[in-house]
Amino acid sequence: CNIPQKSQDNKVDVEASQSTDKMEWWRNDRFGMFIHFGLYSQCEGYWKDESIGGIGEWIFKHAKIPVDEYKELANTFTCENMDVDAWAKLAKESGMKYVVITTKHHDGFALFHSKVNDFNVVDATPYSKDIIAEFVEACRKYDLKIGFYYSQYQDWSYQGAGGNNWDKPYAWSKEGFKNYMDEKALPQVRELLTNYGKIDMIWFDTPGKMKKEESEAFLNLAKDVQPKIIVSGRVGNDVGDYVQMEDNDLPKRRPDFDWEAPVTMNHTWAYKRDDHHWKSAGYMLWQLTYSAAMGGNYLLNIGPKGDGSVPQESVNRLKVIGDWMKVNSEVIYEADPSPFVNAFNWGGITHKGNKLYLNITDWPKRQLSIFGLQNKVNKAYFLASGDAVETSREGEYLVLALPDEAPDRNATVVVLEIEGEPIVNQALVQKLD
Ligand code: JFZ
Repeated sequence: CNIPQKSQDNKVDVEASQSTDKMEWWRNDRFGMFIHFGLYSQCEGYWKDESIGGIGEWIFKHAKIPVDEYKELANTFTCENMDVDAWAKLAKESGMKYVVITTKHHDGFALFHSKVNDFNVVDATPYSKDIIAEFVEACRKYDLKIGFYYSQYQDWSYQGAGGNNWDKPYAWSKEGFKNYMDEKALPQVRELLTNYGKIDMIWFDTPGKMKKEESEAFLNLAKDVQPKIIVSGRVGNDVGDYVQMEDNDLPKRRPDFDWEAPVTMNHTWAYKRDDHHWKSAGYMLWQLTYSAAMGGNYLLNIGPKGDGSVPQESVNRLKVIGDWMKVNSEVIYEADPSPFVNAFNWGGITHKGNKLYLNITDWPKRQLSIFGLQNKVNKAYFLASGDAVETSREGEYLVLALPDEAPDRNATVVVLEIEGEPIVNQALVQKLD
């Protein structure tokens, strides 16, 4: 089948990743929460009363803030309305099964206690407690798998690893980067994967010009300390376990490799006061069900405010998604991807045993036709109500008679109970594409 272009940073050894069963929970769970939180969250997109363009967590670089001044943000980091238990609970109640949190983003500030670098929450802020330790405990309480985001390549607080001289923004040097790897990045990754018990994923990011040996140094360290850990593709040089799609991008056809789409609710990862471009809950339910149909994972981001509270806009949307998941989660968890490689304009299909789930997010007028499905349909009904749906055959089409209004305007699931494993006449489908 046609697979989407993978970005160069982002390829994986498909055979290696599929030959292991450590991916199993990840393929079953499909839905995770991303959390972008750090000193930058306090800025809310502003530096010295000036609105700064671009994504919130990049303000250090976009506003060309001198390192010493940026570091002063630590003095006001009190997290007075932060409740990490509530973050984990929110993930759980939204139907998410794993979380990925920024332990250290490109700004270089660690949300955990580090012995190798004092630009961290314990040594540098009035909050002075290890947020990662607290969050990990909360995740265990709610039985969530744990992923750590760690920016392994760029560190704007570290001279030689991208930091310190904004007139030459990419202040890289061979020696500086080597020092950064040896004295900060590798030791911090070791701390993260040693001090907090079992960690399920490590989410490396933006490998830039990393050399293969450097990517492998991170990969090998991670696997050495946590043999079953899943390593993201953005560790660089094709050595990760799965492909991270470009941010906010979903594939047009079903890929034949493991993938995950990191997605924002508005136009930024870290909180920005002026960003009101909120996606609707219905749109995000399309993204979630579509991702599952395409055999991938949906990692949906929240950006807590500087005080640690979660924006109400995010909470409201996650409530709708969570309520939907309470009724419909079987179409996501442990479901196989669509037997079709092509996309549908009405939504996506997932599959389990003799059931095909039609996850309809764009309601068709009166009828929905599926082309190329060969199986006999024994039964068709709405998942939420159990009410029957009338089906008929018109040549290669299976036709479902639907009411004018969607029973659930966000996403309505119709279950088809079919005879045997799904058989799709892919050649016919392709012709029509
Ligand atoms: C990176 C970060 O720079 C950003 O701040 C955020 O954390 C995001 C999740 O990851 O940004 C990227 C990385 C890769 C792509 C796009 C943005 N990409 O491959 O298209």
